[in-house]
Amino acid sequence: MPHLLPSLDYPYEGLEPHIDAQTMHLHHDIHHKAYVDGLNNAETKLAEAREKGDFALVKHWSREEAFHGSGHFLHAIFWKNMKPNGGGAPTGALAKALERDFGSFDAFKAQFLAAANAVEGSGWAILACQCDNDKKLVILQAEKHQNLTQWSVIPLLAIDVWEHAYYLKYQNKRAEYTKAFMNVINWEDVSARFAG
Ligand code: MN3
Repeated sequence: MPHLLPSLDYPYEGLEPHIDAQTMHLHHDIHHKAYVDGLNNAETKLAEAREKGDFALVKHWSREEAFHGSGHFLHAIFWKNMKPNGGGAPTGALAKALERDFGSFDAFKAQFLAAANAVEGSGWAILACQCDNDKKLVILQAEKHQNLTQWSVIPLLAIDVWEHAYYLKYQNKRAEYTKAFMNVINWEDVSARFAG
């Protein structure tokens, strides 16, 4: 199933005068569309690789999948994060969580803007919930937008391939370690995380 470019919930000129209609047209119709197309292409190439059992280009297509996937998913969030006549401050549970984790709404705002302004090169500033552990809110910077991950994913199965995870036993033979890892996976845990 191919990914689709989501349409905006408001007209292109709806965010004027803060964000102009021409920027919205270019940003949504051209840039976001390119991420959607790129993600679909990467997924197709990876499906072909699985069919052929030929992973010679897995590094390239994994990078493409991460780059375009993060681009697509972050833009889908970004459009919905805005609305005509928006702004102000949140209320309710989010307001309380921001106060708890940043001290005050103003302190959150100061850090969020500072983080956004300080992103090296192209990227994003993102308010995120570390939902897997203590539900703490954090502000992160994303350079470009992927660093080989796809934003908005929740990890299900993770293998540590830092050398400290295998060097004593396997030295430089990472492929032997990753093969051995398949014999110790707790699929009940992975399934439970998926269900969650
Ligand atoms: Mn963009």
